[in-house]
Amino acid sequence: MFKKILIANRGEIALRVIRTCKELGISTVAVYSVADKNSAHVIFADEAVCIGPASGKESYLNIPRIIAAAEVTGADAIHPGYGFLAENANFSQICEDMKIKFIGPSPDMIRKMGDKAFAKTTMKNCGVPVVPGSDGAVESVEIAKKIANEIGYPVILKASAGGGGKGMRIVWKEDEVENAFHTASNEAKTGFDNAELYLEKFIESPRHVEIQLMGDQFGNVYSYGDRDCSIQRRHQKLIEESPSPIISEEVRKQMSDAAILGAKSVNYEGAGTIEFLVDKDQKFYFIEMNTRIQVEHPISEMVNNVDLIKQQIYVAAGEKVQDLPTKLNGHSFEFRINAEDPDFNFRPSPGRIEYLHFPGGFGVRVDSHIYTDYIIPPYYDSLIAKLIVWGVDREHAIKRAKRAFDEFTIEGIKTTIPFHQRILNNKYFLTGNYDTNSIEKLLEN
Ligand code: MV4
Repeated sequence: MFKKILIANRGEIALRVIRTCKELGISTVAVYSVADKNSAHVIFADEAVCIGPASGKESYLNIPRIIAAAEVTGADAIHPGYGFLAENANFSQICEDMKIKFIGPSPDMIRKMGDKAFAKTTMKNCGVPVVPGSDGAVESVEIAKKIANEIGYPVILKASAGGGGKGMRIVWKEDEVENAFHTASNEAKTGFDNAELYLEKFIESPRHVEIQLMGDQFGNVYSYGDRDCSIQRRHQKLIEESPSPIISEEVRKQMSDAAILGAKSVNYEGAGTIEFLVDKDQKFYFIEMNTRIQVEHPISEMVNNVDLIKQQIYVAAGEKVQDLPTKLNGHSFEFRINAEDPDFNFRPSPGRIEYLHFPGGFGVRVDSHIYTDYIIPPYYDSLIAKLIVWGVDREHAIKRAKRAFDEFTIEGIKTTIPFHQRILNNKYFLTGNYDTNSIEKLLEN
């Protein structure tokens, strides 16, 4: 087992990893930017190294500085968290070269699954259902038109190097293909330095349902069930729940089996997520694989009663998965609390926390790095806390969430708490009757 883990991240996820390391008796090294010198992840780690100025590029994204911090502290592994370098194949490669264990997949795996067109072809070839569309990249406007005419409009053009909603264009009819193709490929070239596109049938008002996986070095891959992440705004998830309220037990089993099949076919190791779109008839289609632990992992932890970061550390150390998935027990929600003003188009609201009170009690969990007098810096993601609730069923989990929000107090900045409280009284939310386009409907009374 590792003796010392460096956490190459900040905020709530850095603290989340530190907590599990402590329980495992593993020492921790925090890295931080000048802007984060008073952050809780710095306070709770055994050691901390300042790696640069506020800018992400010069700190949490700066590979030489992070490797140097691991070298001087003698860390034998690095946990990347999510975002920043978590899906950077180059970083995974450099860790390998430096004989520091990267707690995540191999550079080759990150590269393969990061190429969304290639990942899709790989999944299709092993029998995982995928959205009908091009076989790999579309080389030209003419080929795009030809495929679109075969499968029928609307279609969607996506960047092979994209993911998470960047570099996509919906095309409703043939005379829009040319324009969409050029804008999407230019955007992809600028954003990802790779102009390659692929095309698929546009599924209207889908649900986004994903499967949490954990693979070990012995070829085992386990499914920790599904998460419904359909409540999003501009591709930012706001609320996630497990299990999905619209998936039948039969479809849930089929999705889990398909995800395991896909991950086994590439010898997947570590924590991973397979994302599916689910249409009105509960037909599901693979869209992407994420090769990291995700923000919303706690809801899967709650319904399986398993610490997923702990499993990640065990499998990275070459051991078996310690705690296997269970039959999903009860229901869990995650509400993302962002330092944003929901009344002003979710504009960022950094600043000092003047007063703070976290909710507690049975079935309530808050993952957060903030505290009274902490100043939220303006340079990073606006996620400041996650409220995670568990209940015996969906109805009880909703009641508990309402109760928890009644206690939750953050003063000094604007947050998404009032927005969540509104959604918790919305009829579409209460009946589970929402999809990825529902955000406006979810704010009706
Ligand atoms: C789609 C789609 C409809 N049809 N693909 C957006 C994020 C990226 N991971 C995939 N996305 C979508 N892909 C096909 N073939 C609709 C979306 C989509 C979406 C997906 C999940 C959650 C929210 C979304 C919001 C808009 C579009």
